Amino acid sequence: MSERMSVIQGDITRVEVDVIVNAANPSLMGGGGVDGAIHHAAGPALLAACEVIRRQQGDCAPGHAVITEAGNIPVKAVIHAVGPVWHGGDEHEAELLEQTYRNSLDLAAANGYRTIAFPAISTGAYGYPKEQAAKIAVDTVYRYIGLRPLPEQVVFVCFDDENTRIYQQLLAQL
Ligand code: AR6
Repeated sequence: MSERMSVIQGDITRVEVDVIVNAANPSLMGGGGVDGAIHHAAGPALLAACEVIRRQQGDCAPGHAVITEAGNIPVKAVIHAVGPVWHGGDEHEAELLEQTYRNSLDLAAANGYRTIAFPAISTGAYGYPKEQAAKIAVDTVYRYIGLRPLPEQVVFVCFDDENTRIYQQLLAQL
């Protein structure tokens, strides 16, 4: 068990960290699931910030991430990360999901943030099998923080019982 990684079950908009990660879509214009919850809690300032980025950069491709202010959510920033849609596993989904986590960690570290919370990216509307997605999330974060001082703490925020159980087991095996 790495002391720098933990799992909790709950709503990511209520976690006390420096930065939370959103499971966004390429438009960055909001959606359902965790994206809907984050935009609802943050208020219109978050959508306005995403619109500015969208005007500058267009779509955010799967595997990539951008950072904005957090509106009314009491964290310092939101990282909008676009995970891959699951197409059966032969369309570079694993590579893209790993890249999604790495790019999010890079953004947090580059901004000097010490604590970050991730949802289980791609495991809802995007259909990624939960076990496989959790293994990639945990392995990627473990390797990343093993080489770097930031972020100091990574919290996996699970919404459903199944993801919570999977993440707890994976973290216990580290
Ligand atoms: N806090 C933490 N986790 C949550 C919350 C919450 N408040 N709400 C849901 N989850 P999803 P995706 C979990 O569908 O699969 C959106 O419409 C949920 O149980 O939010 O990456 C976007 O706009 C699941 O385990 O994201 C995209 O179009 C996990 O978050 C698309 O969905 C991810 O589920 C992205 O799909």
